[in-house]
Amino acid sequence: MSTPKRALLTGITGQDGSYLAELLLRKGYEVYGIIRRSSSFNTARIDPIYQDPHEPDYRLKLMYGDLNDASSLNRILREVEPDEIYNLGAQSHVRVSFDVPEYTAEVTGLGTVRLLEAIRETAIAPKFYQASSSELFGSSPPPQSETTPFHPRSPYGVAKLYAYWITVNFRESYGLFACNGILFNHESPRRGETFVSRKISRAAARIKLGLQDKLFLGNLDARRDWGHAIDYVEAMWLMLQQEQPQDFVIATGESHTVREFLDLAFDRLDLDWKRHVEIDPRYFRPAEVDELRGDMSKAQRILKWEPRVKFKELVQTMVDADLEDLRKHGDRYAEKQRGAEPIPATRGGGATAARGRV
Ligand code: NDP
Ligand code: GDR
Repeated sequence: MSTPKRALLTGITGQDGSYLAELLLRKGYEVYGIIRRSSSFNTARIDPIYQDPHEPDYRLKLMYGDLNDASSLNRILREVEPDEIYNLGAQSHVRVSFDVPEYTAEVTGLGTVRLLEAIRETAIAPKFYQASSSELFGSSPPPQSETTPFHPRSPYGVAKLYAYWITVNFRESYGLFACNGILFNHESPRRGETFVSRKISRAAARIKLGLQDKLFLGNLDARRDWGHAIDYVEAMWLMLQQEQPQDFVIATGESHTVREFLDLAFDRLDLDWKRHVEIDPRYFRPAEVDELRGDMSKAQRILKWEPRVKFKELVQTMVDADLEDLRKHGDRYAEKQRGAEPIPATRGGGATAARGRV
């Protein structure tokens, strides 16, 4: 029997990490995930695939480490000797990056070069996937493709820009098989609860069950290209299975406003969002990305990749999952709800502050 391939994931406890780990386990990989020490459990998304180390077919292995800690990355790389590395770890919240820009640069930007340097210092030559983002495009008008100029609009986007280019640089300088997946927004029932999609789906379900009345949001006019995370992690894997390392845009090619997301989510539960949503300007961003709509024709042509889940189905799936979760498990998050997202002490302000009245 041949030895299974080994994949090392940063960000395995996040939305994408959990789906990617499931996909790789199904494909027969040994999966190694780097997790951060936390005072409370942070592994809920991978609980369903958690394996007891005493099981004979133990293929999901978790190791403590941190993208801010180069020595841990070096040690893990030497121990694991992975065939493929997926760098998904990040401070991934755009608005929060305005509150903690330096920290975001450390984890989301420099974390990538720490990992790449750790690869260079070991004799192994794993394939490397970098979780790049449509936030790189920022104010460049749609449709955005691999050749569209970058103009990031947040500390997060700027940190991802560094990570993008250092990945390209290691490919060109050292011949590393390194790819940037420039992924547009992708969501799921596992999406973090402070991203707008999940904030809406969760609130709609709570309102339906009488657990909440108001939902506070920011800019409703922003347009995003929203797909399903399950489709997108498959594209990550496909990129590392090609003959040549390349960068790819992964998107659905459609954009919708936050308002449209609200329409579909609340309609699903026969609710009228206009009775419940209030605008809190503190959720506006100092600089906004107005419209993202990806041109994924290169991925369609070379990877033979297609997004399967369309916008309406995505929204409905998320709302249904939140309703079911609340019905099954009750109001676990009662103490945290109200706005469902910590708000900055100062107003976001900027160009969008005047917009978005309900
Ligand atoms: P999440 O926010 O759900 O997950 C982020 C992951 O990074 C978590 O596992 C988190 O660990 C981990 N992490 C945070 N800080 C560190 C650190 N210092 N060291 C090691 N790990 C750390 O993100 P997603 O799953 O949604 O996204 C995955 C990646 O793809 C991210 O890099 C994101 O920026 C990028 N991306 C996401 C898109 C999307 O629409 N989802 C689109 C384009 C790019 P913990 O659980 O302990 O917090
Ligand atoms: P984004 O996702 O910034 O695109 O980054 P998010 O869901 O946070 O915002 C999308 C749009 O919704 C508007 N918005 C609000 N956003 C949040 N979070 N909370 C609100 O109350 C609210 N009201 C309106 C925002 O202004 C924005 O225009 C995500 C992250 O996953 C990144 O890591 C990833 O790189 C990009 O997607 C692609």
